[in-house]
Formats: sequence, structure tokens, C-alpha cells
Amino acid sequence: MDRDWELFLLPYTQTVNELKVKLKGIRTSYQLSKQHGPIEFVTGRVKPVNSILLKSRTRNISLEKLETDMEDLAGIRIMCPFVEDIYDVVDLLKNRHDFKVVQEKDYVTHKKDSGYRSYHLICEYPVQLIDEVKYILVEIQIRTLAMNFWASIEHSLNYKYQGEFPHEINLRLQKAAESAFQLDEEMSTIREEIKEAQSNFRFKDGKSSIE
Ligand code: 0O2
Repeated sequence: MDRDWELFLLPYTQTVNELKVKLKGIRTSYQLSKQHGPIEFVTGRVKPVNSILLKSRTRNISLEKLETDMEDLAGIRIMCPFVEDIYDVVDLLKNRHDFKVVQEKDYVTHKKDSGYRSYHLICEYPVQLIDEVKYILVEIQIRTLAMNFWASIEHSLNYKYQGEFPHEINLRLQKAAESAFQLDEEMSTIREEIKEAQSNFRFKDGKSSIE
């Protein structure tokens, strides 16, 4: 099929750009209000055409059905400082009125066999085009910095080895996934201690409200 990819992907580009602005706005609001922010940073991308073609072949997705069957043509990634923040971000996104969550996959509690951990929301985002509103599916991945570090390295190795990891590398990746998990656990403990110390400090300071 002879497709004008630039034209086809234009609403996806607009969706990614609009969502990035909105999510970065949330991050700035937290910064300005001096509250703990659950968002560390946000990235976004439109799937490159070669990856679309590869995924359509490997997953047997017809090019005619890309809009409905390939949910990550538009992709947003939200990185959080702590695991607990992931669930706060999920709640925050589910309560928004400018898009609808249509599916969720919790690979944080139920990690993938590869060791991959992340929370995925598939959302339906209405994007205003010249003379119509188009409903675009977008995959939002929410993960900690440690989960992101592991996933980025695993993704580039996957590209290099085409998914056929040598046994030794597979073992190391599993060990690294476990270490990333433990790092997140450790940081959560520190987070709790910081929160406790802050409450004690406020209490000693003579203030009546303890957050
Ligand atoms: P890219 O290059 O990141 O865009 P299904 O298993 O059929 O329910 P599907 O469609 O694979 O679902 O979606 P899933 O499992 O939610 O994963 C989609 C995306 O999550 C992937 O996109 C990756 O970005 C990420 N992901 C999932 N599993 C892994 C993993 O084991 N390692 C890493 N590094 N990332 C993972 P793409 O299209 O594969 O790739």
C-alpha cells in the first residue's frame, strides 16, 4: 500500500506534543507549589515508520488496521522518583477530563518474564484537526527512574541481539532487573523516613497540621 506516512502520522505527532505540554505543566505546578511531585520527567515519541512496519509484520497487524490495532503509534513515558508515585500518576491521569483511559496493564506488580516493569495506560485522546476531532490511541508508560534505566538498556540490547540474547546476558539482565527492583524498594524506605522526619519537624516547629 502506498501510504503518505507524514500525513497519516500528523495527528499522532500533535497528540504527543499536546500531551507533553500538559504533563510537563503538571510537573511545573508541583514544583511551584513546593509539594513533592510524582513526575520527574516526561518524554514522548511517534513510532518511527520502520518500527511500525516491523511490528505490523511480527504481530500480524494489518496496515489497514493500524489506527485501532497498534496502540503505541503515539507514546508517552512518565518517569517517577518513587514506585508509590506511579500509582499517584495513574490516579491523576484516570481523573482527567481531556482523555479517557481505555485499558491498563500493571507490569509493576506483575513484571514481564523479561524482567520488564512499568505501568501502561492506553488512552483515547481527542485531537482537534482542521475540521474534525480524531480519537487517537496513545500508550502512556509510567515507571521509576530505575525501571527506565533497565528498560532502556534492555531495549538497546534487544535491538542488537534481535531478541535472541546469549544465555549469559539473559542471566545478567535478570540480575540487573532484581537490583533495580531492590533499589526502588530501598528508595521507598528512604521516602518514608523523609516523610516521617518532615512530620516530626513540623510538629516540633509548633505547627498543628501534620501532612
Ligand atoms: P518500542 O520500540 O518501545 O516502541 P501484549 O504483550 O500483546 O499485551 P504489547 O503490544 O507488546 O502487548 O504491549 P506491551 O506489552 O504493553 O508493550 C508495549 C511496549 O512496552 C513496547 O513497545 C516497549 O516499549 C515496552 N515493553 C514491553 N515489554 C518490554 C520488555 O520486555 N523490555 C523493554 N525494554 N520494553 C518492553 P514496542 O513496540 O515493543 O517497542
